[in-house]
Amino acid sequence: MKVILFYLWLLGLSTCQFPRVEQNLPIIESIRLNQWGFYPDQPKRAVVIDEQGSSDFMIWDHLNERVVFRGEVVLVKEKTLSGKSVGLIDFSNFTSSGEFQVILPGKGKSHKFKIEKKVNQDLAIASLKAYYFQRASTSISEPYGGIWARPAGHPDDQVEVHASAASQERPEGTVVSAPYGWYDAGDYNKYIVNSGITMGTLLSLFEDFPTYFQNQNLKIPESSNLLPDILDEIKWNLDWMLAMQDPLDGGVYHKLTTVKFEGMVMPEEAKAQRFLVFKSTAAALDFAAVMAQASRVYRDFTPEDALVYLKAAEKAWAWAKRNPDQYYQQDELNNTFKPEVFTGAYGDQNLTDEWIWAASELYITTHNLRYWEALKKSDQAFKLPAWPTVSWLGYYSLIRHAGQLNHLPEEWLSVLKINLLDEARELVKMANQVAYKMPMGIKERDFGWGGNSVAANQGILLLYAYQLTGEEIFKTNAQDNLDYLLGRNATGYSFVTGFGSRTPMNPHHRLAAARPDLPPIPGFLVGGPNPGQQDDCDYPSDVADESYVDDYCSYASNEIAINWNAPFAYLTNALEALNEK
Ligand code: 9MR
Ligand code: 9MR
Repeated sequence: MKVILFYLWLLGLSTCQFPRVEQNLPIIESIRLNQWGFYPDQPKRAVVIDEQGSSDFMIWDHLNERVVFRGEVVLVKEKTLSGKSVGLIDFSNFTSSGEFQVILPGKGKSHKFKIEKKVNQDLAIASLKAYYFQRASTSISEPYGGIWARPAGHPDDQVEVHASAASQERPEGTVVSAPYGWYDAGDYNKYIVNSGITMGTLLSLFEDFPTYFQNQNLKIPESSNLLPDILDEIKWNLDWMLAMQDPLDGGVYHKLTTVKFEGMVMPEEAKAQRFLVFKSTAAALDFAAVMAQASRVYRDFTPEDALVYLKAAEKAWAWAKRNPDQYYQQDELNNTFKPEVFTGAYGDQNLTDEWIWAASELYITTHNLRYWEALKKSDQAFKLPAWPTVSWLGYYSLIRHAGQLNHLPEEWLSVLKINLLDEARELVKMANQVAYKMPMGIKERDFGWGGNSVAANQGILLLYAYQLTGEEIFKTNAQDNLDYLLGRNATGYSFVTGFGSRTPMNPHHRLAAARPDLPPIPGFLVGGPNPGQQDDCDYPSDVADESYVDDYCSYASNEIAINWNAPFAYLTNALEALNEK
């Protein structure tokens, strides 16, 4: 008997040496989770779609090859937009560091993810380094660009004033130099309106977390100077923006562009003539806001530049006052002016929010009550920032600087805070009603061109709510929005190039499409699901939240853009900064 028991015991021992069933399970796409990682103390959730009944899940330690946590999949009543049933996996109580996968016994494993402190550090750096790769008028050399090094393109020192922008002193065909700046997106043009929100978001990120940025190294050519790297990178675009102002009257050209989009070639091969097109009120106001904010941000580092920025801002504001209705209407302009222009329009026909943003930033920087007068009767309703909707870029700034603004009435300020917190609470509520546990997806309309930047901007709002109240729930929900972007969504993609196991490999990005031999440059957020499908590419699904295709062709769902990366950079860097504390 004893001998038999001994052999049974031995047998038991030896089976332990064999690979466990868990090791050989396939990766299954039905488990949707953040494919990058979580902070140890962060709530950690995954979603299983097409879940039939409740079952168990396990957390598999990828390096030590063992099960480290068990729990139960909870069926939730919320369905996906396509009507799939959903199970929720919650392993928030598992807080060990390492690399893990979720296992559904007998079914399969999820993509890998990490749990560690500073888990978003590399992501945060890459989200900003992305701007370095978008630089016009420079080569990207190997020490900074690695395998994505490339020759210089778009010197932009021979740009022609377009007929739509002609003035007496600068008639059509006048040659102007306006180098530097970032390429807008997958295309190589440079648009003031879209630069506006991008710069406002990045400057605010710096203003909100200045200490954090003292130590961040983006490994760009300017990294060894005294400016924080993020400000070096922002300056590349500021210098271009300055050149977009007509020094004679203070007006700002709407865009610097070719007349048609260039082919999918590298910058050095894209040589079509570039033009300065139309002076618009939107461009002047967005420019004024950015320059005013830049002026106070750079005051501590390069005071001479700060003065230049402020003068430029005031001149643009004055021009806008004299020209309040110069709306950019591309089709109409094309009827009058030749050559016709077919590139991005960024044609906003309602500028009340642009006035608010510019007045806010000028007021904060100058304390001049003239700007408060322009503000005090303005609409304080919450509006999530987007390129045509910028009032809250200004309002966030006013809240940030309220302590230094003696004339800002307490009641007026508290309306702003109430509106901000109401909206943040609404987002928290909505997130609970959506299968993927983030606020987008109650309605199909939540998804549209660049919808991923909506998710990121919601994250920013939630972090302001967190900073104002200290309530953890807001930070948790901001992290949920990041989880969404990194894989807990209806497509199963992490929407950030290079970060995750299933990421965009064929973004609508000329720098990627022209080099299909290379992986895409990391750190770019693609536009995301868009049922509009304006590009007529082949999509795997027509359902709103699944309407995404990883194809070079798809500019409506798979393009990258500076105004989408900015809120993503805000979210990842802010979370790192907040978790450092
Ligand atoms: O590459 C362009 C992209 O940046 C724009 O967002 C998009 C919509 O304006 O247009 C893309 O250019 C396409 C053009 O509109 C139609 N012909 C094919 C071009 C490249 O795919
Ligand atoms: O982000 C813009 C989106 O809101 C518009 O619906 C779309 C069509 O006008 O244009 C998007 O902006 C593109 C710009 O026009 C050209 N560069 C690429 C931008 C991102 O696709």
